[in-house]
Amino acid sequence: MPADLSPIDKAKFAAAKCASLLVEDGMKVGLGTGSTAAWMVRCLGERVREEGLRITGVPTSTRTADLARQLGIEIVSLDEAKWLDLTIDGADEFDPELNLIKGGGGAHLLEKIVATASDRMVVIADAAKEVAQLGAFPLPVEVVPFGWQTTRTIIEETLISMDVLGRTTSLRQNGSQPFVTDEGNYILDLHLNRIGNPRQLAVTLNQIAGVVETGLFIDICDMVVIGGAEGQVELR
Ligand code: ABF
Repeated sequence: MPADLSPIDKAKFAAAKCASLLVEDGMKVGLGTGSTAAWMVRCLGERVREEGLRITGVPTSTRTADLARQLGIEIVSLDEAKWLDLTIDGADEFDPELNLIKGGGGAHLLEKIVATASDRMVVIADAAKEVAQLGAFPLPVEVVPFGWQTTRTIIEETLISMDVLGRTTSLRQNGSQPFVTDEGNYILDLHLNRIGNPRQLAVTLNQIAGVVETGLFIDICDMVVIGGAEGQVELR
């Protein structure tokens, strides 16, 4: 473990290191985004350099692609890889059914495409990400810039009709400008407090034309590796 890490980084590192050991020689691996996933990419880079591990990585963001390249990990597009053995990624929340909220980093569209093109998806997280019910973390929804305000109104009306607790939405900003995703879209963050039926919400939101994808990952994650500040890990 690198020296001088804060307790939270120690926990993220522990989860990332453990999950990186699931990667075997010759595997095609989806590389997630975020600070925990960045630790995992560094651990894989070390295995590539020190053990001669041969892997092909498919990054879920330009940030992750840049990091992987710097570390000497071979990068290909998803279309070149076609199908992946394993994806390892972070999350913003996970519940007892291993349903997730992702997208706090603004990359959930590519993360979902990559995760669902994988035999297995493993989430790496610290214990603070574990919740009884999803929704305290604002739910990111990627929307097409064209007519985004109308899409926002439709989303808000949909939330009212679904009797969801919180209904406030906010356009994610990057300074004074809207945050723009790698695919050129905007993100609306939905402040819901508690999501009673994540599956139904995901299906309903995805039926709105201007919605590209939500940060709800239902039945996608196979295992969560939870890291602790003492370097211990727990599996769910
Ligand atoms: C990605 O990074 C996102 O889906 C999620 O929003 C975020 C988690 O970041 P971190 O690991 O920095 O908490 O996995």
